Amino acid sequence: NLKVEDDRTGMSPETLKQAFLDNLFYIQGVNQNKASKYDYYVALAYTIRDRLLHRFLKTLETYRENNSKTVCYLSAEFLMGRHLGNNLVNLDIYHEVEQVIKELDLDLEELLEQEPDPGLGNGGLGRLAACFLDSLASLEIPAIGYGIRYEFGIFHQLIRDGWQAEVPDNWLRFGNPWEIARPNETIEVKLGGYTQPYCDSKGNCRVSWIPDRTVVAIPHDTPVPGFKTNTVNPLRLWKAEASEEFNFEAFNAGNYDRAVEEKINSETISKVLYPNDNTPAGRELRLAQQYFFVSASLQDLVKRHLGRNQTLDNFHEKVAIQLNDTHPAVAVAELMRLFVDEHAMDWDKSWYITQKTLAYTNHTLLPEALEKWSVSLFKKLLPRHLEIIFEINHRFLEDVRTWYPDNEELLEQVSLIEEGSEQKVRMAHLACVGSHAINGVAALHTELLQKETLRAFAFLWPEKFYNKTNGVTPRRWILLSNPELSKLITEKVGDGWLKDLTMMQGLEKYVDDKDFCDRWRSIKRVNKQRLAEYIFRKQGIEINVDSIFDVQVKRIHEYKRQHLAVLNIIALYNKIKENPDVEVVPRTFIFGGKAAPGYFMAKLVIKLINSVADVVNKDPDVRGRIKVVFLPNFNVSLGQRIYPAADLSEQISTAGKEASGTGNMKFAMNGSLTIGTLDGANIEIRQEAGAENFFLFGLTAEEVSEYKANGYNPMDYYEENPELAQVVNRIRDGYFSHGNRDLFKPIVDYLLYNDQYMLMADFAAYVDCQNKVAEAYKDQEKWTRMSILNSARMAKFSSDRTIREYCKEIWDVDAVNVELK
Ligand code: DL6
Repeated sequence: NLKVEDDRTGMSPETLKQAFLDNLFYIQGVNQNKASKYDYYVALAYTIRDRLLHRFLKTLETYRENNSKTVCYLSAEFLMGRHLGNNLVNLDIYHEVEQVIKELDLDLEELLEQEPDPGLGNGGLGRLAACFLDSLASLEIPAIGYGIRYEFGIFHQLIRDGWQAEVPDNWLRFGNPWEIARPNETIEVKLGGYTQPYCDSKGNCRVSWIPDRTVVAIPHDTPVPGFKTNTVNPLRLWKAEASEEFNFEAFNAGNYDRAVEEKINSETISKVLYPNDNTPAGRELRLAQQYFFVSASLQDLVKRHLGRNQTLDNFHEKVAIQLNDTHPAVAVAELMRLFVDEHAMDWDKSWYITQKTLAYTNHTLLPEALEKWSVSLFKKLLPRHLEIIFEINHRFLEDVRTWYPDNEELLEQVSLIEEGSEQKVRMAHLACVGSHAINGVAALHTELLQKETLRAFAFLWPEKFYNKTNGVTPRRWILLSNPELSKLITEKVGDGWLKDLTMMQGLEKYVDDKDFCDRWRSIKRVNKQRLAEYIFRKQGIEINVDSIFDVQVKRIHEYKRQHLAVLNIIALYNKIKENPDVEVVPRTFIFGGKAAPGYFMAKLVIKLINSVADVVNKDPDVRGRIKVVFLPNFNVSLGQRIYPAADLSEQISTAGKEASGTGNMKFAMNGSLTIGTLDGANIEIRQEAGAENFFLFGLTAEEVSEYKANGYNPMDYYEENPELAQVVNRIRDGYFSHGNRDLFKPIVDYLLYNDQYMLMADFAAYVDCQNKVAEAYKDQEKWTRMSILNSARMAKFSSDRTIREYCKEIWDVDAVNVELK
């Protein structure tokens, strides 16, 4: 039976091998004997991309033919992680390809490592967007992700002398096989200038915007395949280019600099990701970036809609736009501008459709993280949008006045404009007013949004508020990251769990099965061994694989309290110094995470961790029982190594500060136990896992507020707890800084005299809880049982569940089956 397969679509091992070798020759232009690992990676990437492409085009064709309602996820960040491994997994050809590669005397894992990790995001918010795209495609939902194709992603973090140093991330240097540039679908985005009223031929008063700059947005599409489906959705990222290559007038006048200036200015827009997590960068370029991708995306959507022989009257029935935080909130004004100015729709109808189309997700409770743009900056960059925002505000406040007469306080609370020495546009308010749905990302977060941050809006429109607890994709975060554990799970519950994580509950019946528990434990140990080898390779630090791997990886931020973990390490160290023979359950404290380059305290915390590591790791009294490691450049790929190897997941933010957290979910799915506060999604993780399988400590969000209201004084804790005083004194006295008492003074002073994040109040409870962790770890059988139960009970935290909820309650979209024939 002769079977002839197409070289670009065939899935048999023979065809895959042939295609791979063809691509090596014809795309990379090298022979096997000369090829580098990177050449092999590119050849394999193109082989897989080919297999995505016909699915991709078929998917787009199906949506067009069915005129399917589409979810548009607008996000300034998409932290996708490496594509190759994930695409192999989702196409369900990982093992075939591994075998093919092996037959050629190559190692698939090594090839996967060649891919630059595309870091187009800061942390949780960007990674959530990536998990959502995976779930959307896996659930066969027509969807498109819209964002910015940053030329430089999140910086590469180096550690020099214990300090963070930043190096630019030139991820596109060698090209990007996953993207398809579509210059014929370019969109023009205007900026600056002024507005002018005029009357149209029918005598209607209208406004025209006379911009002073045009930037061209060039779409680059990355295919995002679903898991074991034919659906491949686009991630469309916009690159900014100048509208003209060159200003010839200036050039001819002999002004070469000016001739290229415009080009450079335009291209700057998509040059670099702002490296701030949970702190807005109030820079003009940032607003330009936001408007740039929002305008290009909305114009693209309108064009596509009209291209399907539709009028704009049913736009909201065919398009559901989700605003990922306020970064794309200018969409409210831009959609109105497109409808009213460009398509001559009347205001009321435009407003109705805009509100029906848009929905807003809030991702932070930190007051300083809520975006506000000065009115003067807005006026300079987006004069027409500012007028539209003022008009929206005027009409909205009029409504509020009629609903609640004589309530000036309420008007002030909800206004889109903050008054003061400088007027500011409140982007969260703009998003709330312009959307039909507003959601938080975990139960507590949504509750606090309604009670505090967005209280006035919850009062006006309680029905607009939803909770959508975050989730993560089990494909990347279990199957790809932890293949051995995945194999064991499949053996016990069948392979359906990757599409329906509730099937993991089937593991519960094995918690008393000795053979199963032994295998569970030994998989964890192998994962720990691998991480230990990695750490040794990268940093030359030897760690004890049988110690507790106690891990905190996430952005470095005061509210996340990495320094609380450090205080506990020092407390433990002090105990050892007091009595070197004291019983200590061996532990390796592993940290990872980037600090925003301008965030002084966060950078000092990194220095503190490394300084404590230096002392503790070398001290002979410690005898290697505790080790401290800071892993540089935490990113998605490093996460994939770390989560499966962790015993203990540190989720110790001040209650009420972490909106949700998603690392907490990745750890628990991979069988780590959590030590955590009642914050964000920790609360729900604990509910699901069972209180007895979770190490809880610390003040509740309510207590945090109460303490603050009653005049919290951190010094009281210093004075009343000698253990804590000793810890703080060690830092203060320069024990970890070669006698330099100035180095960590900002941290010490902050703890003693401010302590906004209440480390001092939570210290005793945290240390106590850590002692319980150590006790529990001594009973390996019990620990394993808890670990299994954590994994088995994490179904709620699959992003498939989250996306199903958005589809049903917010987007009103249905799955569309894609047939390849
Ligand atoms: O919702 C995703 C993620 C949450 O899990 C984190 O708790 C939260 O801190 C993060 N928020 C941001 C906000 N950034 N801004 N703006 O990154 O979102």
